[in-house]
Amino acid sequence: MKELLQEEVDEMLLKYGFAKKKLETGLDILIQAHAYRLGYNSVEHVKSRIKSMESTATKLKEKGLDLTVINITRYIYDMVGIRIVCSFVSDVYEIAKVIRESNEFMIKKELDYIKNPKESGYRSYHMHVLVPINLDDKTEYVQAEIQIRTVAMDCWASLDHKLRYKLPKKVELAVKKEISECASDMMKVDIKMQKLSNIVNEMI
Ligand code: 0O2
Repeated sequence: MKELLQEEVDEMLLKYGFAKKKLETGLDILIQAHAYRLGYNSVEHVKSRIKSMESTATKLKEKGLDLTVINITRYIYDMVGIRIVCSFVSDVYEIAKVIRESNEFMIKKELDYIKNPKESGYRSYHMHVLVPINLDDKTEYVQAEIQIRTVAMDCWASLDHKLRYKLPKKVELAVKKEISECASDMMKVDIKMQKLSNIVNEMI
């Protein structure tokens, strides 16, 4: 494995920091403007992070790649990640539409794990975007991932992450099926809540 040069790492992290700030601010404005138009805020909360070096190293290893700045920049598209947690499933699609139509960020790819959940049961809407950052003399585009999901999807993902992180691989397999069943239960909650939201909206 090649050694990571501290100077290169610092520059990379600085750029990710800029991109994270730009993404947070851009999305905050879009969400607030949308809430103003709608008359209600469909976003429960927003959380962002820069992926830890430990998690980055694991992800590169899984891909069979060395831990280098070039590999991180090229192959780890979610070094900068932001999660938008919405009230109802319809809000998730509405927020994705707002982001898409704003042209604020260049959208590379959209993945709908709500219509097509992962084998684990994971549901969420992912957008891979490029965030423009203005440096001294040029504009650079930094990869980032936006995850949009409901409170129920977020609750499941958070607990799933916690359970699996703690578990040794052998035990993980044993509880996999039950964790996936919990995801189905959460989906039922989402469907029911969406129906109720539609009924309430028709009443007002
Ligand atoms: P962390 O902690 O968020 O850094 P893509 O669909 O292309 O965006 P792809 O190629 O399927 O993603 O990659 P990956 O790494 O499987 O999924 C991307 C991210 O989605 C993960 O990042 C998680 O945040 C989330 N995710 C995907 N599957 C699951 C799952 O089964 N359970 C939970 N809890 N989260 C999931 P990281 O790097 O794994 O984690």
